Amino acid sequence: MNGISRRKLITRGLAAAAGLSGLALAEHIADRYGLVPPDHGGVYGPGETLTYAAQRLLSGRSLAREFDRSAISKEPFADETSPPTAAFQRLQANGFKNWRLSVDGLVGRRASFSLDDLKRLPVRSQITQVACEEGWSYVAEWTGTPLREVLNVVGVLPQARYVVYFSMESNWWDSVDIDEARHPQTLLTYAMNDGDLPVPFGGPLRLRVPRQLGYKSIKYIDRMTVTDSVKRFGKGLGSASPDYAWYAGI
Ligand SMILES: Nc1nc2c(c(=O)[nH]1)N[C@H]1C(S)=C(S)[C@@H](COP(=O)(O)O)O[C@H]1N2
Ligand SMILES: [Mo]
Repeated sequence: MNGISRRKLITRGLAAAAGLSGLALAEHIADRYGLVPPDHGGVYGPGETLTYAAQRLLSGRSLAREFDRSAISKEPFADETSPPTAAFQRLQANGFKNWRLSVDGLVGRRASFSLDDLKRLPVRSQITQVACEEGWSYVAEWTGTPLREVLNVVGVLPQARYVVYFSMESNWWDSVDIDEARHPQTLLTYAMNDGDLPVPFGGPLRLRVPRQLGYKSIKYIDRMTVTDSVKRFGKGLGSASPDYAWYAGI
């Protein structure tokens, strides 16, 4: 089914269900099509739910703005992060040669990738903005491999709904739905502005999710899990911090 007929089917189904049988059934359908974000109870609950459902139905394939080279910030701002751990410093001293990204969960075959493995996958560069929820932003060029290329290598099982990604910095992890994970601009980045990705900006590997606020772009990624539910991770809200909305579309 193409995108448009699927969208029609879902919106008509939602409208019919709300009319005929009330909100409970509409909510059931929305949930079935993955339109309820994990940190909210129901489709007619707090604002983010409707924002998320509307975004997913109307602009699931929309692109984050990409900028000209002239827009690249002269002094990109690296938000403060915890000092790297001793384990991190050992990996860094060795040029991250022993570093691996592991991928498991609802996949055909779990796998781990070195930086060279990732660099052998298709490369994409894009000039996008990191926008912090506090209001500041900067523009940089990011280079890496689309997350979907890694997902293609491991083979995602049909029941997969989210990709959860974990930082080497404790207490930092987040998740995106499978559409965002497969979006062409969602990149596992290892380079920034013509050089290796600097450690303050998340090197050796950072997931860039340019259609959402900066806090979804987690630094020092070394593990990802494909799952059908985020309930068993942390507080079950899909991300480490209960203070930030899980869906942060911009
Ligand atoms: N591991 C880790 N990732 C992180 C953060 C962090 O503190 N630790 N901060 C997040 C927030 S809130 C923002 S706005 C961006 C900031 O990106 P920058 O340091 O490149 O400006 O990184 C995000 N990723
Ligand atoms: Mo932020």
